[in-house]
Amino acid sequence: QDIQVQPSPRQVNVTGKSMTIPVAFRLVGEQEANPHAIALLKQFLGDRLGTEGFPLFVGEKGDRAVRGAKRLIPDHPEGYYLSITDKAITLAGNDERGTYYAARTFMQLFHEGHLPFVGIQDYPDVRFRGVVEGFYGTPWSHEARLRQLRFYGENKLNTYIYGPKDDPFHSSPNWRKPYPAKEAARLAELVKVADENEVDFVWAIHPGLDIRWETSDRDSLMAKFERMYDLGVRSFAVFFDDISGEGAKADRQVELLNYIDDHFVQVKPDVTPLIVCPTEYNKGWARPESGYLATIGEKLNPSVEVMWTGDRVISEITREGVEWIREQIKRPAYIWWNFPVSDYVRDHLLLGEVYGNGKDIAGSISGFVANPMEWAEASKLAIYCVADYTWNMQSYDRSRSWHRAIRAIIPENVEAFTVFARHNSDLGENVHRFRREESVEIQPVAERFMKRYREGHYDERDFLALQDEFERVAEAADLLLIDRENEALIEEITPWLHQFKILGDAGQEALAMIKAGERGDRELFLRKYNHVKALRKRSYELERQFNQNPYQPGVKTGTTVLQPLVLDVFTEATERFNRQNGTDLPLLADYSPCKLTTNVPQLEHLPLQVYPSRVHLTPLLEVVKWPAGGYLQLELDDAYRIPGTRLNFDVKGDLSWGVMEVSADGETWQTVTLTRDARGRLNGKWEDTPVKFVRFTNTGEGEQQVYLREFYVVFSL
Ligand code: LOG
Repeated sequence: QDIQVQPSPRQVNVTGKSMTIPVAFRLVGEQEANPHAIALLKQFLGDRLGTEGFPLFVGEKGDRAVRGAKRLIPDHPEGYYLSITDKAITLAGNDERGTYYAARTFMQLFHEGHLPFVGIQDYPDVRFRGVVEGFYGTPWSHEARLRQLRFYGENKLNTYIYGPKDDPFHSSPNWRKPYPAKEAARLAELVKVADENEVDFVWAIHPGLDIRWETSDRDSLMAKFERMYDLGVRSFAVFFDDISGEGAKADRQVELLNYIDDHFVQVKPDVTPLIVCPTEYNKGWARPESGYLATIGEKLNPSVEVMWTGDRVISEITREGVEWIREQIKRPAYIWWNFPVSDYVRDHLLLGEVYGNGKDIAGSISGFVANPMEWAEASKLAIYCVADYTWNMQSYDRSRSWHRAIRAIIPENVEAFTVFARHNSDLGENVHRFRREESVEIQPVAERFMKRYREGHYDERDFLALQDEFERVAEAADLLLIDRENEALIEEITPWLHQFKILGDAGQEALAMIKAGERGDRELFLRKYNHVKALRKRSYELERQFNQNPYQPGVKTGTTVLQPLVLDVFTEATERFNRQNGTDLPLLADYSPCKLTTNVPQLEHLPLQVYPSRVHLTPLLEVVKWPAGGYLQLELDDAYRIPGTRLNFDVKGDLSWGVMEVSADGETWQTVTLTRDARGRLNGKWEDTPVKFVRFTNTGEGEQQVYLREFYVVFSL
């Protein structure tokens, strides 16, 4: 008999036998056992619980009720032993949380009226497992957070780190101030629900943007932590990511952190070890010559946990990588995994499988938390898989876990959601160059089909497979749009569902163009041709209507395989038609009138946002290290009269180290005068001559550290 327990338990002994679920249970050990485990069992068993009935022994190692099981309990934090026999059920934790997890596993074993006879010995691979709400963008809602905490309890995740970049009371400007009453009450409720679900609620502060290394700011921080303690918070973190200048100094940071540790964390007996996110938080940014990580390693109190995102901001975590950082910081790293966070590709959904992390890193890390999307429900897919992975790495199976995750999140619409998710997983070109597989099964079919179609003879089976997939796409969109089972999820993804529907329709109609062309049915061909063009226009409209954030506005779906396929089929079919009929039907151009060139490493893969009246760079969230001689250049497809440019590095004072220039031919350049406006933006204007190139160069002696908030060229085509 198949035992499905999430996350996968370490050791399961099945007998193959089972019993009918007893009508009545009798709890033994209630007084001594973890009250959260007891509350959970009572709620779950409801009417079946009484003073008579099948014995259910519950407790922690040392408790009387589970004395018989003592030697069978794994000697690991959060470990438990669970047994079901024809005589009794035992749920025995190595500690309080272990008992709670035993209860969770027990609940999952109830299966269509039966309980299997089993013995399970189980414990997690990674000490701290969970989520860091650490993204830029709209923070999760209170309701979404409550749902998350329950989800973590169900999936044996024990950590939720609260650190949304856009909460002004977490970061600047208000990190020094207490929360307003209403928000404070909500946070207190989150702490309570986290507690009930055996999740550590970690409250993080992000003071580095404007911190002054004075006692007054230190006191403000301590006072804020005290206020949070009063609200019930017992776990704390300090984030120093994405800052530069004064706040980024290692010795100052360490001084503050040790002070917090000595005077707050260590003196309160119920506060868990402090967690810090350093400024050099990935290998790509680590600079031995700065001495930053060495200072952390040598001077930071050993009990403080240090976060790390891996070899890059967004990367797969490897054994080699975690061993490297362990050497530097003289302690195992606490992994901040930047997946499925999408704050740098906001027009995409990241719904793919969780893969790429080493299965051999458990012994080399102290924690592993995932940074999710601003879409809380949609993020559960990846979070479920992270729960599975961090609990038991060796038996982690990416595909099995992903399929189970879908079943857990939307059980009545598994088929449709699977189709949607498999075509919404890649990120497209992005600054971090992090990519994910997408449309894996259909990709080789699409490639083979296009190749043969261009050669003039495709396989009918491939055609049908593609047609079938596009049908499924359209069907899935409709089924999910009317789903009422997980409304919060559907609400988040609705813009993408509309786009997905259009994609499915466009794919089917583009394929229909091929058949109409082959039959020589000009009228039908033109109808399908016009329909695909209309759908394309609808898709553009959606892009302008939904998800209008200033970073990557719009709604993209199926970008890696399906969208290009529709375009290829449309183009090839139209070109053929034009050749055969002597017509001149235009193609769908996927052409950009603007190109970016740069020698600033961090900007090399920055996508451009091109609109009819302006071109701008995708703003960057982190600090840009701009070397001397570093330039950034936009090249238009022709010379245009351009009303102006705008640049915003978020720096105070004059920009003496750089120069903005324009040119019509790329040879003679004209310097642009930049004037600061009230918001610190630099606006450039020049003589009313047409230009084709706009560039900005660091003409100074040294590297500059800036935020790239805006780089605009406004023009009319
Ligand atoms: C930020 C984080 C953001 C993520 C992805 C860390 C430690 N900090 O580049 O807030 O969500 O990358 O964009 C980060 O990852 N900065």
